Amino acid sequence: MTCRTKSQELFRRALRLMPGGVNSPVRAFKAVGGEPIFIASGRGSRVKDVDGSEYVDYVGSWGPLILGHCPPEVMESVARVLETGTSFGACTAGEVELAEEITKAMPSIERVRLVSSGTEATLSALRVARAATGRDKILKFEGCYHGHADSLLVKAGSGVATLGLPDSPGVPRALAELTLTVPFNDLEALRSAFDEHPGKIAAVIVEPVCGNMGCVPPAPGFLRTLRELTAKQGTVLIFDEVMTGFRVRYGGAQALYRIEPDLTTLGKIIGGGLPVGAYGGKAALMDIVAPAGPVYQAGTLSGNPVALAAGLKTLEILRRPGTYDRLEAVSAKLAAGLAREAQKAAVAACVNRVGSMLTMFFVDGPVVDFASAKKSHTAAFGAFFRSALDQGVYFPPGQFEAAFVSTAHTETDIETTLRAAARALSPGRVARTSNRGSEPASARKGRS
Ligand code: KE4
Repeated sequence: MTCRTKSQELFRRALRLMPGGVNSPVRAFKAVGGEPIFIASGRGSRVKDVDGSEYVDYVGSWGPLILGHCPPEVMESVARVLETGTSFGACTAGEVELAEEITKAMPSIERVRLVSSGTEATLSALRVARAATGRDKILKFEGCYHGHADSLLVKAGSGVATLGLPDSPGVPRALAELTLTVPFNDLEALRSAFDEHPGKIAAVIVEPVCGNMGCVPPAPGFLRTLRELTAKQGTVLIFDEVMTGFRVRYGGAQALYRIEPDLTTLGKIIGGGLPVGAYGGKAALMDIVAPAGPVYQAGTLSGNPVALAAGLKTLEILRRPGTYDRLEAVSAKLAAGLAREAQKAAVAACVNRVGSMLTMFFVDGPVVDFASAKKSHTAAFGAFFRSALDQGVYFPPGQFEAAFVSTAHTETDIETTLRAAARALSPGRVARTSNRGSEPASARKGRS
């Protein structure tokens, strides 16, 4: 058993000071049992905890670290900017440069506003959609997570799903009732929602590739039909690409599936590990945002120069030829290996992957929406997670999360991971799911 006394001592102190001892629920390891590890450092594909144990890291700060930890060129960029200051609350060249890179990467974005988190990006995009249409209702998909803004904490994924929380207390009923939800990939339910509320829905917000119910790709044609339905209804289509932006492809899921949303939200990778979010889209929509228009949104640290330095350098490196091909190859090897090891161990599992984001669900596939994801044997996932952790492999601590491969992950890391997975899946370590020996594990791959 790995020694974790320093993490345990820190967690004792943390529990007296912060709700659940953490600053974001998913970090608490509640869904996988045991106590959280406290990370001391990261380098490349690995992190080290305060007790000195090292792990191959597939959390990657929940997505931002597509280049791994402490990529030298990013760290140099940040160090250089730090010598000039940290924040001015005034216009800086970096904001212009990042706005240019985002609008070049995603032509659907003609105007963009930088903020400091994905939550700020999505709540602001919703405000724009409601203002532009004069409508109050919005529609999201069950199990999708778009940050913790009141309107979006309805049948949300990620930590809300992991903790099995009902739609969060504290969200006024009157507000929650304005949020319609239908199952992801369910076009009939979507059409019915529009039929029941004709001309009333301001926006549909979607993770074009879900990451927050675990990785669930869009069914063929789903996004295309969603685009057609929203256009016909005068409903603003918001692609929440906080996770998929610059992850599944440099131009995001909208490039991968060739769909042009009206608004896009971004975060994670565009900050290279520092706090940056963004929302943007058609000029006609975005030019109602203050001070160009009356829709108010502001932020003390929006466009922070230090964060932008990390983001700009990250995007520059991602643009280098072959980057996404290498990510694809290593990620495919990991996904296929996990499916193979589950099959060899006769553990029912389904591995979904799009690009370098993937999830191994402990259930017979396919996993195509939140209902099928929730059939996963979460106790088996927890046992697998803990065993892998004790063997030096750190998967995201929740079945309803995506694991992330970075450009720093090597073939050796994948081999280490698959050896650990094989042991973690061996009899006696992972509870056998009820349907043992049924349909073999599958490595379902969305287009990438
Ligand atoms: P932040 O406010 O956490 O920067 O972004 C919210 C958000 C919005 N949209 C999508 C698609 C997201 O995945 C997220 C945040 N993702 C979670 C991971 N499942 C962040 C991790 C956490 O909550 O600690």
